[in-house]
Amino acid sequence: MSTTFEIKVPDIGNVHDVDVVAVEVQTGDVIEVDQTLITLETDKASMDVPASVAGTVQQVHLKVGDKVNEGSLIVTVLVSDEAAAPAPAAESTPAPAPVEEVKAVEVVAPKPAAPEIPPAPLSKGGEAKGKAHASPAVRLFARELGVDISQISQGNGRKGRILKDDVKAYVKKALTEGITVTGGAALPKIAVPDFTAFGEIEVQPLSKINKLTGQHMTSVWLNLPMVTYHDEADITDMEAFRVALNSEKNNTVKYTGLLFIMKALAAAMQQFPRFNSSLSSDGQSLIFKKYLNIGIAVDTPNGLVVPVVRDVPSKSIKQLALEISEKSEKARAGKLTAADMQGGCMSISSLGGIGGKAFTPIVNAPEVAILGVTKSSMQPVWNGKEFEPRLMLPLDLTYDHRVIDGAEGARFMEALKYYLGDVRRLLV
Ligand code: CAO
Repeated sequence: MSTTFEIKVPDIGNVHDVDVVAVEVQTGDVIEVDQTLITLETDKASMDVPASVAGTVQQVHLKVGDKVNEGSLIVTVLVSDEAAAPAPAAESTPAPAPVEEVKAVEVVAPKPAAPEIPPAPLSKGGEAKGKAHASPAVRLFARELGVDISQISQGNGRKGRILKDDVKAYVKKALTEGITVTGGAALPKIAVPDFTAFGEIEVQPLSKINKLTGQHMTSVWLNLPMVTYHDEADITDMEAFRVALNSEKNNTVKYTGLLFIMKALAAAMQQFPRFNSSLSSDGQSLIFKKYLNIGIAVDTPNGLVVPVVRDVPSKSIKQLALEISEKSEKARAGKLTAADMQGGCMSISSLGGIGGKAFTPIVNAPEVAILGVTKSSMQPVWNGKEFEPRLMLPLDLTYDHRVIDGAEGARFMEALKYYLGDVRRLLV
């Protein structure tokens, strides 16, 4: 003979309309006493509601997303009379112990990632069913830290349940032992939803250059404390000279502002040698370079590449013009060799041919600084008596703050402006 038992939500304290965030059983499941039936979550705590009797689930009366109160019916269970005899009445189910405290902010904060954390799959054959025993809130916490929760074999909660503290301990261990968490840094991952839910899409693989640049930029972003300093150089006279050079009879070369900027940058680097240095890999010393090569960021159909122009101080503007034109053509044809892109001391990223007022370029480490350039424009500049129209060039200097202080960065920029303000100074 069998008897039907109803298991209801027990006394859960003075809270109402509590969310059901996981349903752990389905019709036909054979359950044991203390087996988790559902998980409830408020903004302060997450709690499991265990079975008070063993038997076969006849009907599940709740689903994820329902709101419940004390006394809400969870499941009806068919219990054999033998088993039922010692079992306590459903109504006397003990109040579930909160399995862990979850601060409100930690539950509320991840809302935008909602498409990534559908509650249902977590309870039914999802990420770690059978491997990791943890509440949705703890799984979410683990995901935010980039932890694959299945890597935590045993938790300190009831019946080995993984708690938030277990996740923290795992991350701490990973950091102190220098191992990586989920194949990368211990960083929260960015949720990528299924975009087809919103419309048509097309997937294109990244080029090899895109991937390499992405990896390098990410590692620079994570390793270097960078500061970007913005200013403008008065290039009115330089521009007049440049235009004159271009219009000279028999001229076969295209002189752009970039060439003068390269020369001015080299002169400033010679004046401030820390800009021509790199930190040693142990971070304990500075390596000063006695050579001076400048990398130029070139935009190509396959992505960004940075060919290096060697020994800039010894080259004329004309030589630089020829070399830049040859290197950028080679870059766009995908014909640069690895050697063409090695040995840079500082880089220039010039977007001036396109536009812009300012941006924050990322240092091409192990270099310690990069110069960004955007489009020059005529500005009214006060000369002490009146406003004068002057051609102003926006400059953005990003530097590694471990090597270069703010004051040195500002002095470097002043030197750069000094040379660009009158390029004859480069001859002195
Ligand atoms: N202000 C105003 N005009 C500018 C300028 C500036 N700062 N810089 C260039 N120009 C003008 C040039 O004078 C030229 O004008 P004309 O066609 O009338 O003669 C035009 O813009 C195009 O210049 P250019 O781009 O051919 O030549 P360049 O020497 O300035 O730059 C190169 C060469 C290879 C740096 C550039 O072609 C390039 O690829 N830039 C993109 C770099 C990049 O992607 N950086 C981002 C890296 S970080 O994500």
